[in-house]
Amino acid sequence: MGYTLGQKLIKSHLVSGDMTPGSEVGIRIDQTLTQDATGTMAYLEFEAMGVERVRTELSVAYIDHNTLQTGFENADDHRFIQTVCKKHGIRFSRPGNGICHQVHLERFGIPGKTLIGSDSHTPTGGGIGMLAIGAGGLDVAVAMGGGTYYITMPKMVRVNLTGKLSPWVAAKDIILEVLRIMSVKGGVGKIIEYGGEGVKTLSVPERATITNMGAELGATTSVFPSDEITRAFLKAQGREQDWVELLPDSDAVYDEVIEIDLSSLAPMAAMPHSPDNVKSVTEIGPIKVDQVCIGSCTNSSLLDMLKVAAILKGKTVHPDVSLSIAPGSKQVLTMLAQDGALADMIAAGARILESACGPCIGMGQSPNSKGISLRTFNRNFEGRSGTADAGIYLVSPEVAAASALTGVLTDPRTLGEAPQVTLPEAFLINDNMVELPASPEEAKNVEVVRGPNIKEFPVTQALPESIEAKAVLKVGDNITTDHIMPAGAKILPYRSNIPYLSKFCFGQVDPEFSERCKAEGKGIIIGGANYGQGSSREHAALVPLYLGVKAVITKSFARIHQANLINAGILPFTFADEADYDKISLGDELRLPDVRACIAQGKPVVLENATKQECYPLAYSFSQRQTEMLLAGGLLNYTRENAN
Ligand code: MIC
Ligand code: SF4
Repeated sequence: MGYTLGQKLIKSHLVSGDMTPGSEVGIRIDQTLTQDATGTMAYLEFEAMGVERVRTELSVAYIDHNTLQTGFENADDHRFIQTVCKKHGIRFSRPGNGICHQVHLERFGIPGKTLIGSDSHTPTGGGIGMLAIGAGGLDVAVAMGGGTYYITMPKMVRVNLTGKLSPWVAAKDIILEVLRIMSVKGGVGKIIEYGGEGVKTLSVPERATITNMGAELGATTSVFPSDEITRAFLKAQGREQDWVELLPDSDAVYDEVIEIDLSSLAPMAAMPHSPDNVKSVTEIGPIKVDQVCIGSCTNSSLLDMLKVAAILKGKTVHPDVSLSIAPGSKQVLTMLAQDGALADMIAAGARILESACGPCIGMGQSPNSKGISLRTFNRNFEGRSGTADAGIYLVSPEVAAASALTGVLTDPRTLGEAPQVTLPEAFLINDNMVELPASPEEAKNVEVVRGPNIKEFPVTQALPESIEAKAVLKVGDNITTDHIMPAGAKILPYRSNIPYLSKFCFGQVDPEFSERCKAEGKGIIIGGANYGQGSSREHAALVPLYLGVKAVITKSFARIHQANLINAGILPFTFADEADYDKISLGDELRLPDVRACIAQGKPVVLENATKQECYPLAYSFSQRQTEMLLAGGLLNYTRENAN
């Protein structure tokens, strides 16, 4: 029996475990990336490990999230990351150089290599045949130190693409269709592999849009084969030597196959407030639009930008619409400028933003009250834009640009002939904004600069024999990390200050949670299905840890968040019988008797509800390594114990 592409990539990097779906495998990591919002914490953790030089083939730190600089905090954190990079052998992509995933695809990604990044959209690299996975900062720190990265061996899903996209229909519509079919939890524990004749019709930036937004499926990662199209892209980036061909075996067996005929797709949109709430643009109808934002790691490539410029050329943005555009990288922005396309955007009235995440993470451009905003981004969770009652629709650059002109949600097929845009044979290459680290000799004299915003991270304790704590919070299905630990312009600058961040934990869901939990000193969170979907931010585990949360008991978890909870030493259990979820009320006195002995010996764990006089069996499947981590009180303690 042959291997799928995902299995081949895992097999070639396998360090431990067997490749049976559901069991834990350890893989060797070739490359890492961090961004600044998760990077400060990741580098503090790296420093705590005491490793002098990174042991990966390549590690890059990007500054792209916290670029608003409304106070000293961001700039201080940038300095911290810059000096850590210099000292420890990491390349530093300076602010202005672009969004991590876009730049990494252009300049550093290599087919067949493994990449983990402290950002959930790291699977963008799957667009050129990398095994690229989003992870918590601590996991990335460990990988930088040469440590193995562990995942649950995923099941393999093949998305078979046939036919060819019609004019005005985009790669974004393909991934929106996959989201419509699979839902935001449909990809958990799976690798989504794209194949079929239709693949040959998609360029690398289009493939990267699709693998990027595979994060919204909850998938471990998504991957495209590396073929002649990949080769042409790398050649145009001056990196043909990095190309290798990578295809699945013809007799590979998949756990699930999804068929999509590209020619049957129409322009689509994900409606508020979930990326899987997908309908076609015509079905939704011409709703009035207040704002349009084009950019983000999903849709900010040169290809996307040239299409947008062509649509806007010679026209004016509708008077009721604010249009902002953030090209994904310095390469994209420079080429747009040289081509004259940037002038077309500016002339039409677009507000040009720097090459960074910007509005995607609520760093500016929050819509008006009850505003309708069309965005080419990947997430439309409630409140993420910075305006609590705004309605965000996720659309392709074509739909975004067309609607910016008309002022209503518009099917671009009504605009006549689609612009013909092709990728250049050679991109403009200038890596002058990527700073190289100091030599090991010079590194000894490099001093790491720490601003006052950088605080210690919370200390974890070994798991006690038993836990007794109240249900301090009860939430429903699909809770996102944006609910747990919101981002946005007011909070994001404090990512290296857990005590300050803790004031905002679950603020949108239950404004009293933080105070209540802190006053209790300890607590247990009760959650629904797909708890912790969305970002990789380990702050969504570290902040609850700081507030005293001992266990999170849910119907099911999202992958990265569950790993972050274990890394932080917080117990993640699921209900053996989901119906028990309904029996627990906020404030109930809960007990996990002998929980330490039970998980150490792999015995069943029972949750006692002293208030209701009931017992609920819980489920868990921790690997040996995870068990030891939980017993030690998290990954840092575990690593320290093992080092001793
Ligand atoms: C996001 O899109 O939510 C982020 C901001 O990029 C996060 C990382 C973070 O919270 O810093 C992600 O996707 O992992
Ligand atoms: Fe940045 Fe948005 Fe991409 Fe996250 S999803 S990395 S915030 S552009």
